[in-house]
Amino acid sequence: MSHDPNCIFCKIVLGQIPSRKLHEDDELIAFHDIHPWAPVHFLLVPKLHIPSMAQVGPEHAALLGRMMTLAPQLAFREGCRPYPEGGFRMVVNTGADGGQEVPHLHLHVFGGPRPWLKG
Ligand code: DGP
Repeated sequence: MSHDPNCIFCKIVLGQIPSRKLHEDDELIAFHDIHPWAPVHFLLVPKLHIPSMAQVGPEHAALLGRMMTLAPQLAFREGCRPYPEGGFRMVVNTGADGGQEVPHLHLHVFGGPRPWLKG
């Protein structure tokens, strides 16, 4: 598994920086965002260092599929209310124009009772 020694999320994956973890398996880790802007706000992160969605290829299809199918399970476990009156938002910021600050692919999951949702 390839890691970037200068990457903050690789350091979390390797246990070199503490995090409030809510899931871990051989490919993925999920932890609470350090600056939450919703009642539920966690990040689902591949352990493999992929800088962003701009670098994904067909070889990552299964990994991305796992992220997309695990996220709803974790969202409901973390307290997101049931669909359709509840639900959640999933966001992947990509590059500077996409508002990405940490260059290690991650899926934001936001939820909880509104009015946290602005846009
Ligand atoms: P983005 O803009 O999509 O790259 O979002 C990066 C998010 O990562 C941002 O919401 C704050 C969060 N974050 C940055 N550093 C840390 C950290 O050391 N620990 C945790 N738990 N979250 C972090």
